[in-house]
Amino acid sequence: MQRSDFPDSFVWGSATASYQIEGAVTEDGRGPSIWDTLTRRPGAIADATNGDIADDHYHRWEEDVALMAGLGLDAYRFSIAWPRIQADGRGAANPAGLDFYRRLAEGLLERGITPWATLYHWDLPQALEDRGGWLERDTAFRFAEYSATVAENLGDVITNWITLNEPWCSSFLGYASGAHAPGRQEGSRAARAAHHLLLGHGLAVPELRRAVPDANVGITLNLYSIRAATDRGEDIDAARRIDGLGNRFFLDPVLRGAYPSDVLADLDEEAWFAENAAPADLASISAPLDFLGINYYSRHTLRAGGAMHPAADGAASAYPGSESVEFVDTGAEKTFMGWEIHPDGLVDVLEMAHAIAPELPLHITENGSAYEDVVGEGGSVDDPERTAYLRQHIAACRDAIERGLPLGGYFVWSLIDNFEWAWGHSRRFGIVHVDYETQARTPKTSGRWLAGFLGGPLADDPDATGS
Ligand code: PNW
Repeated sequence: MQRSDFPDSFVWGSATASYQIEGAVTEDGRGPSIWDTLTRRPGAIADATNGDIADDHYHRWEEDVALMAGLGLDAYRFSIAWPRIQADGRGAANPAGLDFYRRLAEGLLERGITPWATLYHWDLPQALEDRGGWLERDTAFRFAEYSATVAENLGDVITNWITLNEPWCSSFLGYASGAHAPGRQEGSRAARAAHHLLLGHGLAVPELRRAVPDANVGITLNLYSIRAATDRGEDIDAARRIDGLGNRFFLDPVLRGAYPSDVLADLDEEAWFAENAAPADLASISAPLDFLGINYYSRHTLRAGGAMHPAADGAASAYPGSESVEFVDTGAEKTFMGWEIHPDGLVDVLEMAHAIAPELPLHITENGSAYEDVVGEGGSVDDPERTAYLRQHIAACRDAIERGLPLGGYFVWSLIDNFEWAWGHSRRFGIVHVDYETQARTPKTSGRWLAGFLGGPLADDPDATGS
């Protein structure tokens, strides 16, 4: 497999997110986000760390842009921290916050790297959570206002826009399981948060189009390849439930303009949605997009009965109404996250979206893996498992294109090791190692492999950073 197996127009990128890499959480007028709050709650983060410093990318972004040039990447997907733009989630924009992202975008463009900005990768201003967060309809309107402000100010240097990253995580990990910020356990009411997130997306799209005439606009969903453990009726129903809440509850409103009625029934939320998710909301949510971003990591195999997911003390299910569904360990190889490795599933999720919207371009906006890296001399990491994971999933991208699927790009998660949410710094996804004592960046074997695949200078010269 080589790069020339892909169309010339195929976009090769890496992805990160603001809270996971930036640090500098109190600098230049940034307000607190729900992740600043959750990381202070005892027991919330596996290793009790937080994003106060993270990769110090706020101060080291030039080095990180140089790294990307060294890897031979065409594009960089990063997220804009809402609390840097509006410290309390409303009102006038903070010029220092806008300036940071302008410098970053311009620095990328100077290196020939195209910026792809995500407007919401989970760092809600805490002030908005204090007013009810995503359970409040008003938050959708605040998000649209924030999006308009960013687009008006940065639309000359950023044309590729992703409204939301993984609204399933924001709603069901944030408001049902409580594993993610704001760490609330509201059961099925989390579905209302999902509706308000999607409404925010729908309201933001026309603002982006108005402010940026040549805008390329999409949303990113995390989709799973799903199957039943057996062909018994109850196992097939278990698979229907997880596919329903994890995949269709987001794909259907965005691409078809309707929530799946079976999922509303599983959630026992039919009455609220009948009352509050008006046809006008669904018309906004399903406004035509230029692409769909898909984050693909793994497959789920389901059966009826058994323990809830995740089965830990004090945990609540991320799949309210389907607590008895069991996630089956198939014995297949897993990453350090415990996520099954299943490259063909990447084709499954592309097909899932393509079946609904045959004309819509698709991008893999995240794919990657965590392994227990062993750090050698000078911060070197030999990670054949991560290299194999990337190679296999990139091969699946090639298969998808050969099958005629409209796949236009692949963004590896992640450029650098970073703050992995509830896992803190105990899980590393980077193709570049970060020493959190010194902040030294060292490309791993996987990074060097990708540079070789893409023809980036780092492949041959470990010190090359494209300068
Ligand atoms: C995604 N889950 O998160 C995010 O977009 C990234 O910020 C993150 O670092 C990456 O994948 C790796 O985890 C997820 O529990 C976090 O199902 C958790 C889940 C899914 C996606």
